[in-house]
Amino acid sequence: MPATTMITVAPTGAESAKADVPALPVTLDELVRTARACADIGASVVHVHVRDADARPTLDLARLTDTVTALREATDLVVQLSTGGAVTDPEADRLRALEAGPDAASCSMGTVNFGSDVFLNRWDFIVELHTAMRDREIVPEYEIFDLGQLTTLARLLDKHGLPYGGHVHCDFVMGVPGGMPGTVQALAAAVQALPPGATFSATGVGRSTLPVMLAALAAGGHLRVGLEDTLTYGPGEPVRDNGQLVARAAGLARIAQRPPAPVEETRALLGVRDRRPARA
Ligand code: KMH
Ligand code: ZN
Repeated sequence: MPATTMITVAPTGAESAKADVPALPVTLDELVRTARACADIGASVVHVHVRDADARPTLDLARLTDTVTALREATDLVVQLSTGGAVTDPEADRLRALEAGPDAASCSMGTVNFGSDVFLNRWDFIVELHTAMRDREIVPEYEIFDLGQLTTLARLLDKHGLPYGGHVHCDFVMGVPGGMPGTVQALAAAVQALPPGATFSATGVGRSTLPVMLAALAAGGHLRVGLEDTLTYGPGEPVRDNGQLVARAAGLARIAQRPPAPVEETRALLGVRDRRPARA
């Protein structure tokens, strides 16, 4: 059982509209302020999707690069870019996101129904992402939406070797309509199917947020929280801001006697290369 809990904040995502969720950070300034606040409360990783001037999801490389730079200047958080983007994003744009030079990036392990959409992740594209991340010394977080995707991960590591840094870390994204349910049983099955030595975080979308968080803590896992996955704090109560979700995760982690991992510990665990600018 790890002594601490790595908390990732996923503050924005690509699915919700600012008009529907006013608390969503969509400008660079909002994102940096959110990241700072969440770092103070206990987050050590930020999973980043950016929005354009009209608050629509984008993988524009200049925006991604500016965002990585700004987050790195303002915080010590591990900056993890999404290569999943939105379900409509082409593979070339998703791959190009790595050129923004993040510390880490998501690498989804298979195709999954995503509500009435399809989140497409072909085997050849998975291999391309995994290999490009290693070439660029970017640490992948393998996103697992369904149990069979852990079989894909085993095949990937067997045929194409370990990621940059040598450590395998997965994130179970549970409760997506079309993926594995956010239940204790599904989480236990996923934990059993992890590659030897791998660590995991988990996040439960919507109503599965709390059951997944509690199950992950009990199973020795780490946590991902944020408005990307969770819009209501309780029945009929909209989330006030991302900090509220990080505070709840940090509180439960302390109750589980696995307090939030300091950022330097998270950097060492994931094996990220230190790209932070020298500060005065
Ligand atoms: N927005 C989803 C289609 C990731 O960031 O890599 C994909 C997603 C996963 O959020
Ligand atoms: Zn994401």
